[in-house]
Amino acid sequence: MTMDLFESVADPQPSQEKIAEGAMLSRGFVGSLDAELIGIVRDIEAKAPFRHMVTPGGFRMSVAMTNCGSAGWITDLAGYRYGPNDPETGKPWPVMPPLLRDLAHRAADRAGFADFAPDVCLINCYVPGARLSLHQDKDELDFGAPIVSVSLGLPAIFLFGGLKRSDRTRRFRLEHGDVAVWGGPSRLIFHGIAPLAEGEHLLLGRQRINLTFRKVR
Ligand code: MD6
Ligand code: FE
Repeated sequence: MTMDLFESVADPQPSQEKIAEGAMLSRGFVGSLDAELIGIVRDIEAKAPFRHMVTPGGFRMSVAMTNCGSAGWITDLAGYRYGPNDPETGKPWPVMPPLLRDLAHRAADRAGFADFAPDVCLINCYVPGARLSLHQDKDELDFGAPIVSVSLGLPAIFLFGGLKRSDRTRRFRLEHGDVAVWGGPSRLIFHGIAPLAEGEHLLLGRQRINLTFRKVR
């Protein structure tokens, strides 16, 4: 009978927190898949290295980015967009591994968005001091699909605003293994990441890696 107790300790049911209509945080949803996810990111990075892109306004982003899937998110002086090829290598972005697609699908389903079929995974790499200023994710064609966001490594403060840039923002701590899902009435909410605090993570050292899954077309 103690077996049940041990099983529930070893594999706890992740808790889900609703932060707005259509926006959920699933704490610890990644569970024991974390090391495998990190291995997948290392494989992708070997083919499509992390790079600091430039905004249309000419600023170098402090977050380093890469992508996998049938397209990737790009920014340069010409603007923000999705493209089928990595501009650094001229080759198609690495394919999205089934494990990633499946994780995103399960997380969306649990948050109430059935049949999520992402075609792009944008991968962000933060070191202490890196930040992402308040923005909306609006370069996708279909706002009917949610966005699924997986956090690994150092914790971050997620800034969660409203539908107007000037709306007040709330702060949520995103930890290793947490998954945020938002869509529906929250799909176009302004959000960002506060400057990453100094720290050392057991698996990732001085890094935070975030994977955001989108349905682009
Ligand atoms: C990040 N994420 O967590 C940046 N966007 O590093 C995002 O910008 C984001 O986490 C849309 C939905 C979820 C996200
Ligand atoms: Fe975003």
